[in-house]
Amino acid sequence: MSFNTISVIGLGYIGLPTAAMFASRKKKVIGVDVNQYAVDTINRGEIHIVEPDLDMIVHAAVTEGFLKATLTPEPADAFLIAVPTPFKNNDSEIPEPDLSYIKKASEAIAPVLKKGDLIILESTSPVGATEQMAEWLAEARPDLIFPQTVGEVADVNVAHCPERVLPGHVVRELVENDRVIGGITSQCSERAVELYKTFVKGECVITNARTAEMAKLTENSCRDVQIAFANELSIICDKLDIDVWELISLANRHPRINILQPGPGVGGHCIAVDPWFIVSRAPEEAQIIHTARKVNDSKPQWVINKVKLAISDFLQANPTKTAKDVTIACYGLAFKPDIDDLRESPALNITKQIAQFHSGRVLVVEPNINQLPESIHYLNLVTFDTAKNEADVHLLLVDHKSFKTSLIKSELLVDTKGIWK
Ligand code: SAJ
Repeated sequence: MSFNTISVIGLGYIGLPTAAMFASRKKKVIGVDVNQYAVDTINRGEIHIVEPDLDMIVHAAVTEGFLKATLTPEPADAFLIAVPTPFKNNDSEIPEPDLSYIKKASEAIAPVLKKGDLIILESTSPVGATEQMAEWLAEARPDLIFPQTVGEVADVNVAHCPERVLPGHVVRELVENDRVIGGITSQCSERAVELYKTFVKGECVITNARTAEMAKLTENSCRDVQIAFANELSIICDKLDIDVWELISLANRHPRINILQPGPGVGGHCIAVDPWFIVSRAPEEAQIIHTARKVNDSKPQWVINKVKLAISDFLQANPTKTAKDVTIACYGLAFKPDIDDLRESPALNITKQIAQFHSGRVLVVEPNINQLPESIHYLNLVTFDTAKNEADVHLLLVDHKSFKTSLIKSELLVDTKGIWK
């Protein structure tokens, strides 16, 4: 059975581009989101997130009538769930995954499900989440037969197909990347492959739902471990008076070595979150993965200590001044270069903490936003040149392209990305 109408639940950084891709292939797409602002923006043919080239695709899809956004799910032939899977906000040492958004999305689509529908979970999920989602759907729709109980003869199909696209390159990677497709049954997988082949040029590789869940978590945990190695090296090199950037570029000349880059910590809603989904399910066994999380999470505090040292150096050189007279400039707030996404950003976290302890001015330069986030709204968002001219201590937090072309030379510079050294 072909897919004439496709519904995407959650129109964020993954859901909206995915919806737009289907619509660009002339499929009728119904995007669903709980955020009225997102729905209104999309229905005007505009976008509420920053992602290169997405604005044109959404604009064309909406004006040609292939994409519409709504607050309430409508019947469709396939449902793709792309809602957040954060971790629970409790104080336990190992954070637990929060599946409440998946549960709400399941409850929202359940009333409009019909025989023959395909439901795909795209959200990054702990192992077992797809089976759990299928259970929630089955509880809400006892009149439909689900694959987890009857296998191939089910009324509906359920699969996990994790998104794996890199923010900033989403439009290209959605088409070119291989997809891992984990159906609850073989038929579920095959139907999911048929759906993705609408726009995916990469290979669609079939496995089961649990392996597909673990594959995504493994990719991001692997990157987290590699970044932790780079961050640990940066701290060791600082102690031993070695330039870590030079060291890494030398080591990377070895044909089998490819060390990643240190930074102010690991941010975003994926790499800093997903490894915990493995650790929480296998706490005794996930030793390296757990340690990498701790190494990366402790890097912001190390950076803050460096800023404190720079402030005392300034005060030592200027004995008539007090901390109140010291202006600190923070360059970059996003969780990585050339995007506007501040979620789980170590740069934002560090800036926030500096603003809390520092009695002098804190200037913020972030070329990708027009307004500071609520948590630091009282600071000054300034241009690069203002910060360069007015600050005493300079803290480079994100290696945005525009920062790379304007060098800052100062004795009181903390350069977490090694671009102004
Ligand atoms: N980072 C470093 N050093 C590096 C590379 C990255 O400190 O050498 C930092 C970044 O500054 C950022 C964090 O790591 O704070 C994460 O950035 P990222 O570019 O590594 O990854 P994300 O979170 O933008 O996207 C990742 C990607 N996963 C992998 O590369 C394995 C992407 O393919 C996934 O789809 C995405 O997570 C996701 O949604 O899960």
